[in-house]
Amino acid sequence: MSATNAAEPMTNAELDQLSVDTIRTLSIDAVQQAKSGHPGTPMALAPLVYTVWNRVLRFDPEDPIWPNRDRFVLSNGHASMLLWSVLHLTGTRAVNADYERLGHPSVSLEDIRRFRQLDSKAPGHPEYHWVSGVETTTGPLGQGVATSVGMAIAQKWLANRYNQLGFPIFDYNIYAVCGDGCLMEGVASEAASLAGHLGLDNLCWVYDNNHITIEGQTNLAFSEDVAGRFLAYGWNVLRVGDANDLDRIERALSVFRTTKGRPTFIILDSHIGYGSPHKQDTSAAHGEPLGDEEVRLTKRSYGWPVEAQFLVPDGVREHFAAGIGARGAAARSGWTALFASYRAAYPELASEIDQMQRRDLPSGWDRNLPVFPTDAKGLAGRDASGKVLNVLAQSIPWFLGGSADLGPSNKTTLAYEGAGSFQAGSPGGKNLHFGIREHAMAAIVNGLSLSKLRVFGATFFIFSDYARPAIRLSALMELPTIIVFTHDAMGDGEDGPTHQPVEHLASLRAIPGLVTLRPGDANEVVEAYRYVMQLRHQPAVLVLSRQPLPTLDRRTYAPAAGVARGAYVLADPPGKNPEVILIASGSEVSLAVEAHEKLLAEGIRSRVVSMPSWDIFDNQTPEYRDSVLPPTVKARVAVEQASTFGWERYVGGSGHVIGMKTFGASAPLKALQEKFGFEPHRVAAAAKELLGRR
Ligand SMILES: Cc1ncc(C[n+]2csc(CCOP(=O)(O)OP(=O)(O)O)c2C)c(N)n1
Ligand SMILES: [Mg+2]
Repeated sequence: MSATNAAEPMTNAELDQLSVDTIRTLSIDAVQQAKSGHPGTPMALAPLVYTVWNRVLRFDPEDPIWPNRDRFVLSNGHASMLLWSVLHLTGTRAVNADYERLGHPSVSLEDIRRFRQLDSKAPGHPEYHWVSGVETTTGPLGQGVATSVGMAIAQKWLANRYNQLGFPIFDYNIYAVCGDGCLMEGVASEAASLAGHLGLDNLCWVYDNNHITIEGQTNLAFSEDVAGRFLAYGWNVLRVGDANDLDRIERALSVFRTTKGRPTFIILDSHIGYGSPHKQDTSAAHGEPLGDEEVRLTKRSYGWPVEAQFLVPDGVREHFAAGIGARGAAARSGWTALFASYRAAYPELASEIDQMQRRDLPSGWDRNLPVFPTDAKGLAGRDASGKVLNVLAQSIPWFLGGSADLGPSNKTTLAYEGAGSFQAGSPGGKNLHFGIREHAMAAIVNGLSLSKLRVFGATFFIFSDYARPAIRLSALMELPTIIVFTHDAMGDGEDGPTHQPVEHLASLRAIPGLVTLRPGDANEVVEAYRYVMQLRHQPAVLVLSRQPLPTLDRRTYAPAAGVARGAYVLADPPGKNPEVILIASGSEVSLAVEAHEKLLAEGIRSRVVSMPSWDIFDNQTPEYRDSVLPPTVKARVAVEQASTFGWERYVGGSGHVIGMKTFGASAPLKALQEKFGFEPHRVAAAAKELLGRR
């Protein structure tokens, strides 16, 4: 098909082909210009992406955040040029972080020319929050498909709560494209297993079955029966034997839309680098530009003008406008009218949807949060958390979550009347059962949050390692997700070093934008939730104790509201002129308080700083930080049942850190506290040593 043969009006089939080849050549040219990127998969999957977008997807380029749009996830994010091409060709508009429509294109041709360059809206991989129209950040293989399961759960939940007879307010579908890499990654298997269990028939994955990964043929490392595997998960498995056959692709997608009770998996046999005489079907088409000469030969094979670059032939944009543009506009305006009458009939539900979309909270959301009475024996962080979660879930209709099979241990079960379990037959349940799938859990939590639900996941803190890649993406995407981690340190005692986190706090604190909170008593837990719930663009992890912690007397000690500043002065000597500062988080706060009382009794002027969150504290004004940690007071002891890594920043060169430098051990808690030095007299002794007073 020639791009220049415009003598007669083109047929629809010709326009289809022209559009497909435009996606291909834009991808080829962008990668060639950037001298980096992945041309082969866009060349192969252009017909798929074209068909999904122009024939099927219910998406209005004028409003890429319209709530009832279908979602499209490119899980093989290295093929990002597919997305930049369609976002450009459909004329998708940009939206900012305040959900305002900006009018200009989300991805311009100039952005595509500057593929992978600084500030271009066509970065190396799809970046949610950076480019409008990207539904989730992908690049770490497997994440996109796993996240798509969260989107599918969200749609089911939203439909169950908000749809009313004659008002299908939420009836969208989720499409995800993945490659061999995604399917080799464990997170995709975890998520696929859960999606099958839940019978998510609003979810369709298309598998780019090209038999190629970076090192060569997939038979080097991947020879399983993928179809059999997905059948076993309970999916509907379809096959399209020719990735260039638009009609067969469209038919498979329509089978998906009529299949009830199961998610659909479409195996699409494709040729990486399609059309490249020397690179098609080889791994050479995966990760490097084709090269000038091969670009020419490839364009010739498409019947494309050989020397043209970044060419969008006449008729292509119009063809997209007549397809997805018209369909999306009609769908959105129909929905907008529907929603207006819905608002009249169900004003409260409509206003919930409005609030949710803006990430607002209902008024009075924190009215029933508990205040815990002073109690020397106290309450475990996880128990306080369980009480708070049950309040929040009742005051915020769209707040839900669950655990990776540790609900009874994490105390995250929503136990109030009517909370229910989310299952295929009960999609209104607020307790999500992720099964023992921490990685998928965190990715699914992202998918739920991208769908604007407020959501939490939970597991033991030690297994944050199993969830970390998806938590990192929550931070990168600026999603207000919550992960509740319990069994935060040595309190696990007898379970031993496999279950005792050491480096995990340091590791999570190192993730930019992630709020890490390790509250020190039950009222700090409440304040931690109060803070976290008000975040709109930051994820948070709560790190909570298994064992009871004394609930401090807040008439003697400073109010727990100080949590909102990351660190605060909990206790001071009379006269408030400390000579030594004890800094602690979590279970070590009460330890520091005990040490402080000992020191005071010995005439030593100590201050206790409760520091539940480094990152929140670091974002306070210098004046506030200096008021908590006066620069003149150099004698400082930090105590935390975790790696000492990083504490120098608060104790300085002349301070002392009581923490972990090794793994833990299997023993009762008391024995461990003694072995590793987490005892009040040891903290007091360290303080005295710094002051030269023994
Ligand atoms: C978790 C993860 N591991 C490794 C990579 C690096 N990587 C990018 S693409 C790729 C090969 C993917 O093969 P496949 O999914 O079959 O894609 P194709 O080459 O067929 O497009 C690898 C290993 C990655 N992006 N993410
Ligand atoms: Mg492949």
